[in-house]
Amino acid sequence: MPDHLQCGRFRLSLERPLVMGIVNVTPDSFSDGNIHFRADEAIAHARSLLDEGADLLDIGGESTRPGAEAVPADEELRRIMPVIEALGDCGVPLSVDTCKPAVMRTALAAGADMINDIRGFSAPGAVEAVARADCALCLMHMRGEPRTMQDAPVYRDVVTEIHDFLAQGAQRLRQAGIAADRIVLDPGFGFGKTVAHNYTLLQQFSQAVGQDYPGLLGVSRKSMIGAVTGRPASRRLGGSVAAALAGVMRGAHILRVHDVADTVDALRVWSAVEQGVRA
Ligand code: 8Y7
Repeated sequence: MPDHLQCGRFRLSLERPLVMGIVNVTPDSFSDGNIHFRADEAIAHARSLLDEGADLLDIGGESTRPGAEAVPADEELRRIMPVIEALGDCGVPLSVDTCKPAVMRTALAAGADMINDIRGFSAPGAVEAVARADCALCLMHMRGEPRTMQDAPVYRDVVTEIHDFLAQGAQRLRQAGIAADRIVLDPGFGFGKTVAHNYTLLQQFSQAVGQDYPGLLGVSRKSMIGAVTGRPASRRLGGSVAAALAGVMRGAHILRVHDVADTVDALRVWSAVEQGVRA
């Protein structure tokens, strides 16, 4: 396991967990409603996440909620490019959440530091779009398609199957000449998994991700939190923070969250317990 992540213009230490703030530039993201569609609102929201202590920002222009419709590449770029350009010198790496090689290329040319692909760089040309840059890559597991992925997914052994998928995906990236210190793996909570699968994956996060690459945990406000707490997306903060800490305990390196300030607080208290506080 590398001790850092090569992330475009940045080299991030993996010694402590990193908080990635979610910046949606979509009209239909399930937990932020219509709020952050307009680019200027997304930019303002990103700046508040930076004030709250985000270590990275993940900018997304395509909704991936279950049942969502696809967005054409030019529309996705119309949404995200003003945000990437405005945040270019905000001081933290900019990740772009996309599955489309054309969007990857344009975002990287504009200075994006990381590509977060929920389809695991499976689109034709996706690996080629990122191979020769020096960006970080997050390779996520998804079973099926966003439109249909929650139709009763079945796994023989969810942890082993996802571990093997991620290991093979990382191998495919390595074979394309991508250095090990650019790769992040993600079990893909909520993407073609039942609630029971999601909690098994969280409990065995380090086994699912394996020991060779850092793991990203994306559970913030997701239905797996609602399933246990009975809360709507707007009231899942406590559950989301608990799940994030459970992931950190099991080796998660990057936490992808909506609520940056509360997650940073939780990590500070966690670290005080684990490392002690100087007198
Ligand atoms: C994840 C993600 C979403 C995740 C990674 C949501 C884009 C749904 N979830 N990317 N994206 N991991 N890497 O609720 O879990 O935020 S969208």
